[in-house]
Amino acid sequence: MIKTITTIPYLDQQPGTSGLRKKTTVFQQVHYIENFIQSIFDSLSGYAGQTLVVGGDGRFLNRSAIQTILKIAAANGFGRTLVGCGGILSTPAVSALIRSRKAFGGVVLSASHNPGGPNGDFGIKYNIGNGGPAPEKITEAIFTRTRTIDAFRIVDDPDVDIDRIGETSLGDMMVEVVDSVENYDALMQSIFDFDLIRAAFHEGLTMRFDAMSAVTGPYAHVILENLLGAAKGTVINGSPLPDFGGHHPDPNLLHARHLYDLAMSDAAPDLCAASDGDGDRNLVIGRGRFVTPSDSLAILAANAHLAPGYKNGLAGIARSMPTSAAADRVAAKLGVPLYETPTGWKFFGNLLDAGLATICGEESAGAGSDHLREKDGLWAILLWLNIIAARKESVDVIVRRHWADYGRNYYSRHDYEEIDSDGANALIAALRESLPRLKGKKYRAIDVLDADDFAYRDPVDGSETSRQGVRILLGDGARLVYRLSGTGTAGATLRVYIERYEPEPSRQYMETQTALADLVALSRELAGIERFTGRNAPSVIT
Ligand code: VG1
Ligand code: CO
Repeated sequence: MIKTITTIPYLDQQPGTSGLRKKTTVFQQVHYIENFIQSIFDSLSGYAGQTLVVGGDGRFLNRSAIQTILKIAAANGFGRTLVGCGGILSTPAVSALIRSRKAFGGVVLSASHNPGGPNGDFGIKYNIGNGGPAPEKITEAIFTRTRTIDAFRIVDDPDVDIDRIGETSLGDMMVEVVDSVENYDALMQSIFDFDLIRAAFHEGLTMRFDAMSAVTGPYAHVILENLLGAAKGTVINGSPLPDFGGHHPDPNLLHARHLYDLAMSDAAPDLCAASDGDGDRNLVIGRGRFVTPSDSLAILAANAHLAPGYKNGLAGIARSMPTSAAADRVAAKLGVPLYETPTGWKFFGNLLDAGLATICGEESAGAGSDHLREKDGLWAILLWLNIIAARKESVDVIVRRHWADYGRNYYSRHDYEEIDSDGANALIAALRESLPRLKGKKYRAIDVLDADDFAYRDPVDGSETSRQGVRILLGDGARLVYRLSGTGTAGATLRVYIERYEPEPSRQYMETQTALADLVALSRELAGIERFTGRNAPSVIT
């Protein structure tokens, strides 16, 4: 039986964000999830009888939210839902399933790299039929709907068993519980040379993969240990836990410090890697060599042809604006276009759909390709493995040769987290206001060549997106970028991206913060960071 429950709207999704990401306790309010899911469905049309994919990263609320979504989907006329067994699907696996099963769309339950559990964060994101995050016109429609929704429809049926693979009917809809990994691992096998990687492991290649008690554990066990023959124990923290074991599932140098320390120790394996809560980010550290995500994107693009899936080369490379220009040099050498997009994977979708770009990436540890419409943590790690196996060289040698060939982009991101929102907005406003005066000035012997607030015109559909971050272009390929995070759940986070180009091999081996020290000082001075935020140092440096 379908019930219609009248309700009052109280959602406050930020316009412009691709989903809803908030404290778990906010989602626990009565009918909060119901309101948002119904708002999503109310903003879509043409899904009657169609398929919806539903899954999440296993964090607290994942299982109960799935039951709610299934019942609302059934009441709204979907024909079928595909659910990962136990409710588990990584973000890339949802994207893969939507595509391979030609689903109408999908709902991803995750707050990505934010902590989970009753005191952590939860999130809901809608993906469209190409497998990627909903574009702005849909997220805006959902946002508008959340302001006026006054009822949701739900079937009044018992919960579905989501721990058993197979089909169950729910109202007029079929629920199909699928293996969480099966479809995804087949896709990976179609892209990479599994025989070559298996042989490398057989010949002694060693690896440590930290799933951070989040969603990638089951995927990594199957792919790395079972299919590729990496030694048992390669995958650590391999079971998804509702609170990620109390850890912060962000594979950065703060939260995955133990991996960095291992990679720098005498006991280092050839490759240390990790992924985040929902499996779309990647961390790659070779023995004695950390790879910045910006360098990783450039190196993956330069060597992608070594994997069967990219043997015909790349159509183009796309990177988010704050990502370093290392990939630009690779694109120039390959003679393919380089697209610079605003932050967030949704901007890559049109480029990938139109066949303009093959590989995309962001400085925040996300990389992916036209195989999906999300960034993909294990994909990036498998491409690294394929390249290591094909070149028979260490990560360190591959990175150093890359710098020798292309030059090195010293790069770092300084995050000022949980600062006062008013101060953060005032800082950005003051920076914007100062832009016309900056051009042509000289600070500490550094020339300001240009300064603007990044605006993007989508080359496929012509849509415009403005105010995407303040860019200050300096002499000798140096650059400062400032933007406010759109994914935090407490206060504001100011991100400052600092970059400098070094073509001379003998000067490519400085410690990153030392190499960037002048620019870091300039980044604080130019924006008056201490004056506006009260902070004289960032909370996280990556
Ligand atoms: C951050 C990253 C951005 C990434 C986004 C989602 O956004 O900087 O590059 O696309 O997270 O990543 P922000 O607005 O906080 O800077 V995830 O792993 O949530 O899907
Ligand atoms: Co993520």
